[in-house]
Amino acid sequence: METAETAMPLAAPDLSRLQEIARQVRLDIIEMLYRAGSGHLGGSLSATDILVALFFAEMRARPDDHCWPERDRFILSKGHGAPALYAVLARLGYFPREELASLRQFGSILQGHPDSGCTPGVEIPTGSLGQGLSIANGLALATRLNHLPSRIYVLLGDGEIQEGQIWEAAMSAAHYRLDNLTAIVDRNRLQIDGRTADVMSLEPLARKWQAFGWHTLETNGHDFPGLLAALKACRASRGRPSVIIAHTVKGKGVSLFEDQAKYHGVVPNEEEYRQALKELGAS
Ligand SMILES: Cc1ncc(C[n+]2csc(CCOP(=O)(O)OP(=O)(O)O)c2C)c(N)n1
Repeated sequence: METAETAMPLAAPDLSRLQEIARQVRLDIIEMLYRAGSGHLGGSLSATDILVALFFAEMRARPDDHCWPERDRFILSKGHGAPALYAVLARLGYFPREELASLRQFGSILQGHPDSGCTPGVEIPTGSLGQGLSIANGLALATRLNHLPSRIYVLLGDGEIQEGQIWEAAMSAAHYRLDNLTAIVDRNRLQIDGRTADVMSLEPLARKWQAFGWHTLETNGHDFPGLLAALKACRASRGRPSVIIAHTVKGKGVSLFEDQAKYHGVVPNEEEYRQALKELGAS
């Protein structure tokens, strides 16, 4: 079994520390996308606090031994949010931070969507939306069969969950009572081309998950105490999978980009880049 010294979660997460890490991660995202000239801005920024809470205060992992069998697993089902995941993994030491400058370049370890063959810390290739929850089910069943203590976490986009495969997987996870599985929905209410309410409405979303047999929680996805309390409740829950509907703002952290469908896959121009750095307090 792992020892407390080498495993996360970190003892008593310091909230101001998590907020500072999230600020730095947002700065990295802006820098990476501006340099790369392409990539997904809004959904990376909405997911930042969720990823920071998971990786810095919840999941058990060993960045220097990323194949540790007892690690918790994370799947970025909304794979286009890769810049946020890469910034978090780099900050944890899975690979040197200098690699962030190579996002989306030919031969880089950081491809436009997560690729476990390229990037240490990435468990599963994703980017084709709708598949991550099915993969998470398989991992949750496998860790149960292998008597491993690992928990499985999967981050879904709210536009993504309009896909039917998600609901087949939701049904399966409840059937198999996968209580080692936590799904998080990045509920930013926007998808690629508009509001989820206009494209394909999801409400009543919490009641849908409940009807599928899931332990269902809702929280503000930018509030660390709320996120950590919800993750703790999921860990304590028995006999059914858990889902956290995390209410977020697409483009969170930079006023220009907030709640704008337009910045789904558009990178900042020079003026926007400078304003974003200023708002995020770049030194
Ligand atoms: C199967 C599939 N269809 C379409 C796309 C193209 N695509 C990339 S992101 C996106 C919108 C996703 O919206 P949402 O899940 O709400 O993501 P977020 O707003 O959090 O960025 C789409 C349609 C894809 N990656 N995979």
